[in-house]
Formats: sequence, C-alpha cells, structure tokens
Amino acid sequence: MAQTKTKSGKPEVYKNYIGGRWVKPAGGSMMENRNPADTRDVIGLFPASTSEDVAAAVDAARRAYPGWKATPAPRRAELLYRFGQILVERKEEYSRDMTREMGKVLKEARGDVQEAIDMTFYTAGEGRRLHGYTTPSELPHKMAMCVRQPVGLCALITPWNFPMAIPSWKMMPALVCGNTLVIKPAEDTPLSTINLVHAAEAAGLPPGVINVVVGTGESAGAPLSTHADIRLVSFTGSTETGRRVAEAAAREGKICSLEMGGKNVILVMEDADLDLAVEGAVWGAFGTSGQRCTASSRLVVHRRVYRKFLEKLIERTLTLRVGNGLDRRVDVGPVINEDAVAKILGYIEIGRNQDGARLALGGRRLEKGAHRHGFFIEPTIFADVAPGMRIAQEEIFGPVLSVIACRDLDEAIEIGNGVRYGLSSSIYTRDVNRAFEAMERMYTGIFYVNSSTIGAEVHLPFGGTKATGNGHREGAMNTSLDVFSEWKSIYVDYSGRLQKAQIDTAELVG
Ligand code: UN1
Repeated sequence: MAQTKTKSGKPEVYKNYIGGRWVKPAGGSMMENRNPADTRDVIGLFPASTSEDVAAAVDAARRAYPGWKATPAPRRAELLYRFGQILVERKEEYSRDMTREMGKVLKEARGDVQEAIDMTFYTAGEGRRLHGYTTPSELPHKMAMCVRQPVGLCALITPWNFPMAIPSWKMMPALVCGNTLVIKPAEDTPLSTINLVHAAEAAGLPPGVINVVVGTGESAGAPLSTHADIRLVSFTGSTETGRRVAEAAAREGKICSLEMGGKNVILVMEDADLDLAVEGAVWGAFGTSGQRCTASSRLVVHRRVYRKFLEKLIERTLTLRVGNGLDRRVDVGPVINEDAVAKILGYIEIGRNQDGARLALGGRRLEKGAHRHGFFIEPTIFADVAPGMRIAQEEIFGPVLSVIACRDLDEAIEIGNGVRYGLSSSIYTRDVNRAFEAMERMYTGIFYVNSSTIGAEVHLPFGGTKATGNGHREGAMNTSLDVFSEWKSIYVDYSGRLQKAQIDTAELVG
C-alpha cells in the first residue's frame, strides 16, 4: 500500500522524545503499529521502550524542572497559546493520522483534535489566573494567603480511544502549573501523541519539559509510574490496570489520579421525544464503535414505549455503515485490535448463552469484502436484558447495547445506579420534575438531560464516581489544577514580635 511506506518502501520509523531530542530506544527494539481498518497498512515502527528509556526520560524531566518551575506562569501560558495555534494549523493532518491509527471516523477524529485544541487554549488562559487567595489572619499585623505550586515530575499514562484529547487533558494543566512530564501513550496509538509533541516542539517548549516514551504497559508504563523521581501519576484506562497503578503509587506515596471504566446509561421515559432519544442512543452506543468510557452501553426504557422505541432503534441502527473511517460515507469504524474483537465477541456470546438475553440486531464480526482486513463488528443490540446480566454490568468497550425495560422513574434510577461504575448518565423526558429528580439521584460524575451520555466539554469537570475514578476530575479549571498543583499556605507576620496562633488569640478574646 503506497500510503503506508516511506519513499524507500520501508515503514516510517518513529522515536522517543527525550530532553528535546528524538532518540531511538536504548535496546533498539521496535513495535509495529497497523491500521485497524486495514491491517496491511503499517502506520510505522515505534519504540518498544524499556526502563532504560524511562530512566533517561525522567532524568530529562528532572533537569528541566527547576527552569520550567521558575518560568512565570503567564510565560508558560504563552507557549501553550502557540501550541494550540499549531494544533489548529495541523488539525486536518493530525485527524487523518488519528483515523488511520485508531480507526474512529474522520469527523470524530477531528473532534478529538479539536478537544485538544480547546483544552490547550482554555488552560493557557489559566496562566494569568492560577488563583490562590488571601484571607484574614487571626492575629493582628499578620497576613495569610495561599498559592499553588507545581507538584514536580508527572507520569502520564494515556489510552488509545482519545489519543490526542486525553493526553491534552493531562498535559496542559501539568504544564501551566509548572510541572515537567513524561508521557507513555497506548501502544496502539503512539502517533497521535507524537504529533501532539511535534506541535509542542514547534511551539518552542524547552527541552525536557515534555518527554515521550513509547512502549507497552509492562515494559514502559510500569517502570515510569513507579520511578522514584516521579511525584504524580495520572492514568486513564481500565479499572483493573488503574487499581494496580494506584497500589504501586500508594506504596511510594505518589499522588495518583485515575480515570477508568464506565457502564453508562440512558433512561428513556414514556413522555420522551422518542426520535430524539433514538438519535442519542445510536450516537452514544455506536459512535467511536462504542469505545468511549462515556459510551451509552445501557438503555433503560419505560415499558409503555419499550416496543415502539426498540423498533425505531433497530430501524435507525440498520442505516449505519460500518467501514474505514476515512471513507466519508462510513458511520462506524473498526474496533482497535484483535484482542478487542475477541473480547467483544466473547461478551456477545455471554449475552446470547449465559445471560440468555435476546439478540435483536447484529452480533457478528464483518469479515468479507471491504471488511476483510480490519477489525469490524456489527452494531449489536440485546433486548429484554435483565439489569444483573453480565452484559448489563461489565464494560464491553465495543458496539454492544443492552436494552432493559422499566416500570417507572424510580426503577429506572435504581437500575441506572446498579453498576459498579459511575461516569455518565442521561435522561430523556419532557417532564422537568422527572429530569431534576434523575439529575439529583443518578450517582455519576456527568449527567445529561435530553442528550446522550457523551459530549463532555473541556471546561467542566470530567470524571466519575465509584469504580470509575478515585475522586479526581480532569478538565475544568480548579479540578484539574487541583490534581497538578499543591497548595502552599503562607503567613507574613509584620508585627515585629512573636505572636502565637491559637494561644494569643484566646487572650485577645478573653
Ligand atoms: C472517553 O470516553 O474516554 O464526552 C472520553 C465525550 C468526549 C470525551 C470522552 N468528549 O465523549
């Protein structure tokens, strides 16, 4: 395939970015990255890094830290503005690269790059805020205030499903706060992170402030997140891996921010605009082939409209075209790799046999014609699912939707909350009282009214309750700054004498 190779006919070779230089991995071994829509298409060879590369990257981040920390935040932010502008200029190129390496349809890849642009500009504005506060002291002639300071060296471990947006959610607040970082992107989508870093380099970020080490979780991610000089680990991925990252971080006393799984739900009440709800369900369940942590993988429908809704849902889903995301007519791209195919098909089997739900649509891998060389799975709908079935409880991360009937709002909310995750949920209703009731009672980090479970914007907190996270939020300002900075409380006593807090105050009052 012409587009897959350099002029010499060999695949493109990519490197790590350490201390401002593009370098080969110390051990010399490389990994292939292939297009999930057409595995004959080799995106390139990428480093299979090991702890040696990680050590070099952390060392570069350590050396860059004092200078970056001392750079005034408004100056750091100027570089971010430039960074964002370069992403704007390269948006189309980076979007195409993303579709090719990750599979999501081009329109969605553009959205992913746009989310990184939004995050970059939004965070750059913080360079002139980074607010702390002043507050009265309990003693006379004494001033009290608190300011944010950077935490130090950060390890960012990022997933393949939003290969530019999610790295940007972590990278931008880390940078504006004055931290230096090492990022380890998912091995399925390293090019998008490398592109992001090319933009950072072109913007003039000093050497060592951002470093990239490409490799697997075991050989690069683990040594990075456990490195003694790393102060903070920010991880997005599965709950199982996240918990391991957190355990290791806890042993070393590192700060750890986790963003993990979801089993998000749309509640459809009998008074809902059903056509609108169908659009939301189809977009939420099958957009990005269901590979979003915010994907709508459960649909709880009031029994009075259940049949009608299911019919409409199936009819609309049948119009979706599955294929290569670079083709403009395609709605649903491939899933990420062979392991994902096996996992998703495994859950479809569980749905049919073990759980005993009714397979209402799809359920197969597409392997013929244009689908021959990719990882394609039909949009799949299970109907008459019971809330406790595995397909209604476990994160499948593929184009599989479970439809569950409910009697009323109370039951819908109970089913909605009845999973271990708590990322996103939504309700379709025209009744404002029920909308507010669900808003209050759904225990998720994100909630939508008359909209799908996906569509988070960068200036609001992103994250979830229960097994989805560990209490932190990305995006927004205070929430992400709280992850990437530590508070310093400062007292200035200008009385010229020893004043004792708690002790002298008692005398003043007494
Ligand atoms: C994710 O699902 O991993 O709200 C991130 C959304 C996107 C971000 C999703 N803005 O679906």
